[in-house]
Amino acid sequence: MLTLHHLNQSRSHRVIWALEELSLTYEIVHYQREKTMLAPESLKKVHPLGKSPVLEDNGLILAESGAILEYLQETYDPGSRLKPLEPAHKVQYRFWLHYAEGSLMPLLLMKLVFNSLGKPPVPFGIRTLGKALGQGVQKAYLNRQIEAHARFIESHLSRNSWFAGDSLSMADIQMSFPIFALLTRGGIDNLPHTQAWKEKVESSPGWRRTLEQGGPLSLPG
Ligand SMILES: N[C@@H](CCC(=O)N[C@@H](CS)C(=O)NCC(=O)O)C(=O)O
Repeated sequence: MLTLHHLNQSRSHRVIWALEELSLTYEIVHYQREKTMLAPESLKKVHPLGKSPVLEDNGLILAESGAILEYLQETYDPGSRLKPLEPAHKVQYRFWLHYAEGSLMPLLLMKLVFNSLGKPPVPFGIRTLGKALGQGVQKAYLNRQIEAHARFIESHLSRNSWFAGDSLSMADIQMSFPIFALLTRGGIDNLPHTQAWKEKVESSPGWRRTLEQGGPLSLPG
């Protein structure tokens, strides 16, 4: 039996999407973020890191969305519908699967943190300083990094309809969370192909079912 430990508004949407695309039977245990946006302590009883997603499958307990997607593909996708077979596409597949969490998400998480330094829970008395610090780091370092990544992705999507190969793959599913975050909080204009990819995803039946099962995904700016 497949059980997904799902935190609202999270990377766990990726796993629901993969489960839906593979037409698997699964159950979801829902967790709600606390006021701090952190996961509740109860998630640590499932996996010591206390993060979501976590997938259980007949005694196996697996964290890390990318590892979960690869596991699902290798175990439950015998026809390789969600992994391209052509060698050049396979290289792309592996690249985007790693890139999403290895390179892009850390920058977008930093953006979120540095954007928040002028707001609660930062103590009132140092919010002005916090805001100035946050803006300084963004101007001096972060914005240029994010811009370079956004242009890199835009260039790839201007030449390819999907991240790896000619149809939806786990690489697209893994890239969905950072693309949504990039378009919400990246502050980069003129990304028509990235926007078009997002709209194509949002109008797909698999993504619609994902939102029905997992709730909305509206990432903070
Ligand atoms: N690299 C991990 C990141 C897991 C992660 O940070 N998940 C977030 C949700 S998007 C979480 O559980 N946050 C709550 C917390 O840190 O307490 C993955 O891809 O699964």
